[in-house]
Amino acid sequence: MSVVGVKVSVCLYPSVALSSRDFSLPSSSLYHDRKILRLGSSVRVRCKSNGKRRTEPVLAVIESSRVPELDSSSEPIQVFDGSTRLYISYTCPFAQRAWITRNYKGLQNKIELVPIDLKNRPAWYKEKVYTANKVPALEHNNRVIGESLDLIKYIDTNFQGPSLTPEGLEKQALADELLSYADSFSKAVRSTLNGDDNNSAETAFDYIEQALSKFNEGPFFLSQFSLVDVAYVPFIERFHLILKDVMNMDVTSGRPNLALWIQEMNKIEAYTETRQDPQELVERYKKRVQA
Ligand SMILES: N[C@@H](CCC(=O)N[C@@H](CS)C(=O)NCC(=O)O)C(=O)O
Repeated sequence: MSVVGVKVSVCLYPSVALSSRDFSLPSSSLYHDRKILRLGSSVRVRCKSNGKRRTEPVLAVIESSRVPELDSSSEPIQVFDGSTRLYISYTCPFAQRAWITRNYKGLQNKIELVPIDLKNRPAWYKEKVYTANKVPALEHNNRVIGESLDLIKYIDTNFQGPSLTPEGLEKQALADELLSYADSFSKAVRSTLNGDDNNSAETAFDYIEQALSKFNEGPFFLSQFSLVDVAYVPFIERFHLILKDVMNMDVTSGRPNLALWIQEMNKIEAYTETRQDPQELVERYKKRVQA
């Protein structure tokens, strides 16, 4: 569990919990180097009611496993100040790919996670960070890189940590094939969920089952854990839960390779840290469909 908040005495309130949602507090100062997260240290805050900046002592440390999201009321981040930041949303499967990659490579102290509230996005995100106004985006070396599949390759190639790129031509060829199928896979499953094609989800999962049987030395697509597993897991996680709940379709039934893959994926902390609560995930999907 990481520490992500502090209590200070601010403005008119005797003691309040600080989070970037409630306060004009740049997330980078909240979390950077974990410097201000000790009792007795101080933090610079801007009072929303009068806009004045003050230095306040930290009165308590609040524990939570996740950094709060930034929203339209959050102070702009000092972009291109030399920091490396990964902008994500906790609910976005594309962003989850980049988040898992960062975790697996042990880059938690090198790449700061900046979660954005997509429903109430800060205007400065589009203006100053990423004109596409989407997540994920990585700020690194004075530029911003988007598109999750490009991004996971970029992180794997440009940062230290265990490699997620397979060795050997055969594995590389399968990796390329599977990475380029990832969007079609999602479209096929969505087509069943939308009621357009009853069989396309089954066919798409059969393709996955087949692919998982190609290398037998390990449970993952290319036997060892790789970018291909990272690319698929956020989507398989969602579809597995949603198809079961909404259509009573168990995608692991008759697919032992997939069942084992899911089981093994759930032992990888870099991924489990990024998982959403399953019930919330399904409820969010249902709400979106009904809207
Ligand atoms: N092709 C992009 C898709 C990214 C994407 O669509 N992200 C969604 C959240 S899951 C987003 O930022 N949506 C905001 C918007 O479209 O305005 C990728 O692979 O990174």
